[in-house]
Amino acid sequence: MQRPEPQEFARVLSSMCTEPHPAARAAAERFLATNPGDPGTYGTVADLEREAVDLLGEVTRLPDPTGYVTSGGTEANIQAIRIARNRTRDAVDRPNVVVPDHAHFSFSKAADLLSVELRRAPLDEDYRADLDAMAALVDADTVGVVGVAGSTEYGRVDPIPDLAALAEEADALFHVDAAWGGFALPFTEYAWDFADAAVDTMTIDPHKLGQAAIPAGGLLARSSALFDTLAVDTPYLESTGQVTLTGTRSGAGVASAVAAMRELWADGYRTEYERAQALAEWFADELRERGYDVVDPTLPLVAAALPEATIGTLREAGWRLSKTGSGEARVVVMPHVTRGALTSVLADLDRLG
Ligand code: 0PR
Repeated sequence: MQRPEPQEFARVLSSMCTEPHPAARAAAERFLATNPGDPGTYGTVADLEREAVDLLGEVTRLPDPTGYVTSGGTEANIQAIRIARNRTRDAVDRPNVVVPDHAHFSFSKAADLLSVELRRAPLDEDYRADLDAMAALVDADTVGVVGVAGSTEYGRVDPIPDLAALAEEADALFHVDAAWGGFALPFTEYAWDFADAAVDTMTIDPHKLGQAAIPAGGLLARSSALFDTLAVDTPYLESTGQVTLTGTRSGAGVASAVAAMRELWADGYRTEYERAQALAEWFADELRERGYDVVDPTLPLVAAALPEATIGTLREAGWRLSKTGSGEARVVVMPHVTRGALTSVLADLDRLG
């Protein structure tokens, strides 16, 4: 049977979500009515969630990881900041967390919810975290330091090992937000080891480059003790405690994450990364040849300084195109973004721009 498609991806250029892998879509449907928040009752999906975390551990090279499938990167980032705050609760009255300025707005939500001061450090000229600027904001009340591996606007990767050292010196939790970049990093020069880089917690979202159905984010931690700081008692469930932020959760997200990773880790993700990166570089060159300034794509994301009127014209032509805070057009080369689509964008630019 031909299903109606609620989302047509052909002209979606700026989304960090994509069409789920067919296996992920099928698994999501099968597990729609299951709740991993109640593992005593829904044992099968609870087993799948453990498999999801193990697979995420393979992707990030973290042996024996602890974690769970969140509703998305926002929840994972909120929970990481909550861990940073709770583990120092008795020692620090006015906690702060130091992040590079390009940290996703979910950290602003986390700070607001948790009464933590968020200190945003300016970036270097290459749109990455500036170590000195970060260090200048760290003080005795710093409970967390954040690095971004795949920034939302430019796809940049912060100097993770250096930031880890900074966090360690400050006795602060080191969290890496690889919500989007996580499934590309293993195939790049940024393929550091989660364990070796002294990362404490990490966000990596199957529902972005992992090609799982929404909602499937991921939060991993180096040790289960970190999660203990989040536990609340659950007296009337068969299980006795819960560390997740939400109660009832999506079994569909969990099952689809496992299905996608079983299908695609590692060769499928590598092939897709190589295709998308080559396409991003080609598109960046084409734009440069037309005289536009382009932010070099270090991951498959192209930001180009198109005039505002041109972006408006492309949108009117049906392209779903968003802008960075500085006004550049932002193309995220997700699996649904083809060379054919980007060729048509260029043709429209030549004709209309
Ligand atoms: N961390 C990073 C680095 C992100 O880029 C995002 C989302 C998050 C955390 C938060 O993840 P959730 O949205 O799963 O909670 N980045 C995209 C953005 O803000 C989210 C997005 C996805 C927006 C698809 C639009 C869209 O169609 O641009």
